[in-house]
Amino acid sequence: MEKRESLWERCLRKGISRRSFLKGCVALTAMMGLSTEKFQEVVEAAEAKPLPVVIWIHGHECTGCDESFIRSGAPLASDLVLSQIDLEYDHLLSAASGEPFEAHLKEVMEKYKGSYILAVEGAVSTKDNGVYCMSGGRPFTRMLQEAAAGAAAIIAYGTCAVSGGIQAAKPNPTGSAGVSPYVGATPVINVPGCPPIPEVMTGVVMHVALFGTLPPLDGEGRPKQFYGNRIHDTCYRRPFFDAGMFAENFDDAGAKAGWCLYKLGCRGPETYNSCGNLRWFQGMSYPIQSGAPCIGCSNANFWDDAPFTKRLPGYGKLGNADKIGLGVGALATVGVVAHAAGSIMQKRKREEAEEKQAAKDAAASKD
Ligand code: FSX
Ligand code: SF4
Ligand code: F3S
Repeated sequence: MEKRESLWERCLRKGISRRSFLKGCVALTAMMGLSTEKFQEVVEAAEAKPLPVVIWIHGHECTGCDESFIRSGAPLASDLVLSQIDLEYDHLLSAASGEPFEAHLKEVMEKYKGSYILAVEGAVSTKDNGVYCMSGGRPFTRMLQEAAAGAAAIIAYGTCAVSGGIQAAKPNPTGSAGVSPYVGATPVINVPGCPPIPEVMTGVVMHVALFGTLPPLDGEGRPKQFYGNRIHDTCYRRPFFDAGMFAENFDDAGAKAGWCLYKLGCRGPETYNSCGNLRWFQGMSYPIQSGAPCIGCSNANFWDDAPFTKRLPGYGKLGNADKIGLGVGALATVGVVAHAAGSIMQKRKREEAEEKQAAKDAAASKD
């Protein structure tokens, strides 16, 4: 097999300075969720490890995941694609198409057997021999199985690839499902979200590429670094939740003032993701910041949890936390409801006290 360039070698070839290379390594260290102590290891790996070959395939989906990815921050997706990975095949981003493109896929799979990273977006369609999602003239499921067999690791990018997403919503006419059960023994890293945060993908790809290992995963196969907290834990509206100040309608004064969206159906208390920390468009915003409650888009089967404006338990049925969330999330949700109820009572008491005080003041001013 031909010797492939490392990131540092590519920088040298492109005339990128050592300073810029090191800055890129700082960004990568953060992106992989590693502490600054690991910086030297990242530099050494980036100097020595060949750039990863990536095959990126798309099943049943809306392409929103790739749309999110190409808008990632530092390093920019364009930098990643052009400098930090060897993206040999991508249904959406590649300019080539047709038979030569499919022949290239076969060639790449053969040449880099056992070492390439397979990124998968979208669900598999299993009903009627997979005819509802064809790719390169064959069912996508078959393409996935062929590509998975020679991959070092698979990244299921997006809720559709992780658990079926919108295609698997009831009544699921195409028998759609997540990719995991269809890829044999090749390890899978789940990066859910509809779409996921692009920087998470960048961090995961580079972790596998530079260290040759999977990042630490939780029981759901998600990188712990990015799925260890609930949206609720890092939400900037949390002080309003704690103070019992809730928007009651999308156009009321509370909503305009940025109060908590819990009563408008926010799934933040049962959803694990990094949206509150990382946000989109280089940290500019995320749903809650834009005035929309979290709809739990990184949870399995979240589409079946509609209407999204329906309140969480305590005010309605128990939500469908993902498996890790199921234990923790269900308990957490009970806690959240109790906490919300407590906050409301505290607020009422405070308002009563304020009303009493105002009445006293009014009486005193008459005297
Ligand atoms: Fe699904 Fe992604 Fe939602 Fe769309 O690839 S996770 S429908 S943003 O595009 O798969
Ligand atoms: Fe934020 Fe939603 Fe939690 Fe309110 S319920 S604090 S809006 S995550
Ligand atoms: Fe999705 Fe909720 Fe984040 S809807 S994008 S997990 S805030």
